[in-house]
Amino acid sequence: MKRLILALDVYERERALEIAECTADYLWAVKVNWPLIIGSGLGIITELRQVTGLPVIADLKLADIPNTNRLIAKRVFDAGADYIIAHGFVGRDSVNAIMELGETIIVVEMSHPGAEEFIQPATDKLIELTNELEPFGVIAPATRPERVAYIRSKLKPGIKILTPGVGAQGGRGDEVLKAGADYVIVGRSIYASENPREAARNLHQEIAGV
Ligand code: O7M
Repeated sequence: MKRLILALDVYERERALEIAECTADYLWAVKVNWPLIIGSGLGIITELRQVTGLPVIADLKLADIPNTNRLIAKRVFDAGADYIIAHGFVGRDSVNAIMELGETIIVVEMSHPGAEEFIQPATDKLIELTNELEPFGVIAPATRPERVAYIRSKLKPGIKILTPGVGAQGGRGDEVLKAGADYVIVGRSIYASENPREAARNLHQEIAGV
C-alpha cells in the first residue's frame, strides 16, 4: 500500500515533472503548493496527473470568505486537482464553499514550532468542525506524533490523517503512522536529494511495513 505523498515545492515546470515521474512508483499522490503554481502556472496540475497517473492535491491552504474560496476552488478543481487543502479557522461556511465543489482536506494542526501559538489551541474546535463536515481528511503534524494520536482518537473513523513534517522538519514516517496517520507528506527529503527516486523508495520502504 502506498502512503507517501510528494510535496513538490519547486518552481520550475520541467524539474517538477522530472521529479514526479521518477518517484511516482512509490507515491500515493503528488501535492502542489504555491511555489510550483506561481512558478509554473495552474496547468502543471493536469501535466502532473498525465505524467504520474496519480491524484494531485492542491495545497492552497484556502482561508477566505466563502465567495472567494469558491471562486478559487472552482478554477483549481477545473484544472484537474483531486483534492484542495483549506484552513478551517475561517469557519464552516468558508470550508463548505469548497466542499460543495470537490474533495477537501482541512488543516487541524500544523507542523512548525509557531503552530503552538494559535492553531494548536484551536485544534479541538477544528476537529469538531471536521467531524461535522466529514471531509476526505485533515492535516496534522508529523513533528508531534502524540498530537496525531490525540487527533486520531477524537476524529470520526474514515476521515484520513495526512501528516507533513517528516525528514527536513524532524519527524519520522514510521512513528507517525504508528500514531494513527494514514499518509505522510515529504518534500525536501525527496526533491532536494541527489537521487529523488532512491529517496522516495527508501521512505516508501520505511513506512510500508507499519
Ligand atoms: O518535507 P518538507 O518540510 O520540505 O515539506 C513539507 C510540506 O508540507 C510543505 O509543502 C509544507 O507547505 C507542507 N506543510 C507543512 O510542512 N506543515 C504543515 O503544518 C502543513 C503543511 C501542509 O501540507 O499543509 C497542508
